[in-house]
Amino acid sequence: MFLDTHNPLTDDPIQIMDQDGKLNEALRPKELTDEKVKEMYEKMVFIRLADDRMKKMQRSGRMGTFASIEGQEAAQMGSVSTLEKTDWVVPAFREQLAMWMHGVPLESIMLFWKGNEAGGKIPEGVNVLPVSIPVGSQMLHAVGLSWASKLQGKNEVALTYFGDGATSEGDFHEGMNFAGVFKTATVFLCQNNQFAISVPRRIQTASKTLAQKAIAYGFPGVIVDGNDLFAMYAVTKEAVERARRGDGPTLIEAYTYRLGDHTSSDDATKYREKAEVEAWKPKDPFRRLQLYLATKNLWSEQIEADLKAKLQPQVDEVVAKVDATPDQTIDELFGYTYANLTQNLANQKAYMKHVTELQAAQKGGANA
Ligand SMILES: Cc1ncc(C[n+]2csc(CCOP(=O)(O)OP(=O)(O)O)c2C)c(N)n1
Repeated sequence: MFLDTHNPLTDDPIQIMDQDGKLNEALRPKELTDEKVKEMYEKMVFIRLADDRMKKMQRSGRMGTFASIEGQEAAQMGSVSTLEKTDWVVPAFREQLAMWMHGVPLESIMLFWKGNEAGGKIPEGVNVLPVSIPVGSQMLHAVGLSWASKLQGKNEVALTYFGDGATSEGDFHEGMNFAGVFKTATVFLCQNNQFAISVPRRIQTASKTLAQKAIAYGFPGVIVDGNDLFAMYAVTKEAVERARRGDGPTLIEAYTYRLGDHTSSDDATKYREKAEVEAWKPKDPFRRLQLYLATKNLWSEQIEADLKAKLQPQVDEVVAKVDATPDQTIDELFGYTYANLTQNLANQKAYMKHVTELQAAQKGGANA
């Protein structure tokens, strides 16, 4: 429906629920009942609480660095909720909600950002690839996964996430071209949060929109209001169904905004106006859902307070486990990279062990 009719060059982003929480009932996906929406909202709150906590952990020296999801929760919740368990989530580095929803424990996500390689180990049977720090490289893996699935006669869809900046990487174009030619079951989900660190979207590409890039590769490209849970769900569902039918890939541009800094190592006040951030705050995906749910008596300040009081201890419990996890050993540090270490990594490991032993001996000598 949306994929056939949307023109990514001229149309406004697809929207089902407006900024004030008003819903276009005619376009509402029937499975998104009020109860289901409430449940999705609660999970978004859980991840927002975890996100806030991780920022604090980083500031207090208990986490290396951290990329916040703030503002992009609906884009991820709406899209990932359309998948079957056997489908694949192929993330970049800001997809904690999508990863968690598809089965990665919050504890693993926290350990990863703490620098503990065990955090990158995905549990058996969970179809999520590890965080991809090299910008855009994960899209190739997503196309490969969905092509392999097609060759094996399975119906697994790969949903891959990336940012606006990643569309300037060669990997994006190679992945899109291959997916178009081989009609792979890939959904390319670009979270256009308007920035690639300090580079604004307007100078990222001379294209009018990011979604239009799909036209060149011969498949649909659509722009969706990324802060609208309903629209994100409806459009991704259509793209996933199309992929599963064997009709090929889709590019979805989720039009959203990165409310926070790029990572905990960034200070966005250096390159963007406060007024711009303020203008996006009312479009926050939480506020909209609250306005909508309030009309159904499913949200109020009190309900929110009770919900947070229930969820915060669950976050705290995970944090306590993460804090109590011993630092990784050198063997563990290198153990999660390759089944057989490359020569370069083997040299690094030997060197690190040698230096650590020397330091321990020196310390021992000084204490003697
Ligand atoms: C290949 C590569 N080049 C550069 C970087 C440094 N870098 C990390 S994140 C980032 C910006 C990514 O922007 P975008 O794709 O829009 O994603 P967002 O951070 O907005 O979610 C850059 C340039 C990197 N990690 N990998």
